[in-house]
Amino acid sequence: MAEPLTLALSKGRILEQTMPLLKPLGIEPLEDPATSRNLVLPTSDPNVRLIIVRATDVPTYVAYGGADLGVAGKDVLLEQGGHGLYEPVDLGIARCRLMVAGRPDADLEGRRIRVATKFVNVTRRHFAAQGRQVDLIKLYGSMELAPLVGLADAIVDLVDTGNTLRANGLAPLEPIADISARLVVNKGSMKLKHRAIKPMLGKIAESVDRNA
Ligand code: PRT
Ligand code: MG
Repeated sequence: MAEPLTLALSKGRILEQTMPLLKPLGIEPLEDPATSRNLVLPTSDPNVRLIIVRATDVPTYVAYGGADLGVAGKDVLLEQGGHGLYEPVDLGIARCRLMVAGRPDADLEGRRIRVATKFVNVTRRHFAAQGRQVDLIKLYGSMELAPLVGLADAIVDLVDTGNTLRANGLAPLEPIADISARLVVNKGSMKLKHRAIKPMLGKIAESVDRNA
């Protein structure tokens, strides 16, 4: 008998961009995840179901075995540490960059600065690697506001087109990392459900190559 697999995804760009990669494997949700209120979605493969969770919760579900597999942004994995997970495939989707940003005329040198971000761990490591200590201000959203009202000298956030920064009179100042979404796998599942997961990883990697 085939082993049942649970795949954790988040709504929005991760879900939208993962679906086309799964379609060639014969995995399509039986109801539209964008509009369904169900958090557990059966697919056209009777052995694969999707669960819909917050983007930042995907690694938690997978690490603790609430899901065998998941799709998580590298930003989330860097920030949370990626403990208890394998990260076998770069899906090349939901691409963006993690950047330091601020007012275009910001002078961040030669003094201790305040940085607002939801990525406090990544930010601390980034500046520490330059031998700089910064004061971190943890925010949960609308980071672009912080430099405008004097809450912080700079922010660390994800940047795609740069439109959000520009619309708020901010500019990218320093790149931190190129980001894309990764397939993550529970370590126990990788062993115990190897016969189901191994071929799936190969087929997903083929989808990614075709997509590239
Ligand atoms: O929205 P919610 O609070 O539920 O969770 P989330 O924001 O973590 O989820 P979601 O779906 O917005 O993001 C999921 C993943 O998509 C992130 O973890 C990233 O890996 C990836 N991703 C790719 C992005 C972007 N591009 C992106 N542009 N995530 C967020 N953004 C935001 C960014 O934070 C900023 O507000 O878009 C804005 C910048 O975009 P531009 O085009 O204006 O530069
Ligand atoms: Mg969002």
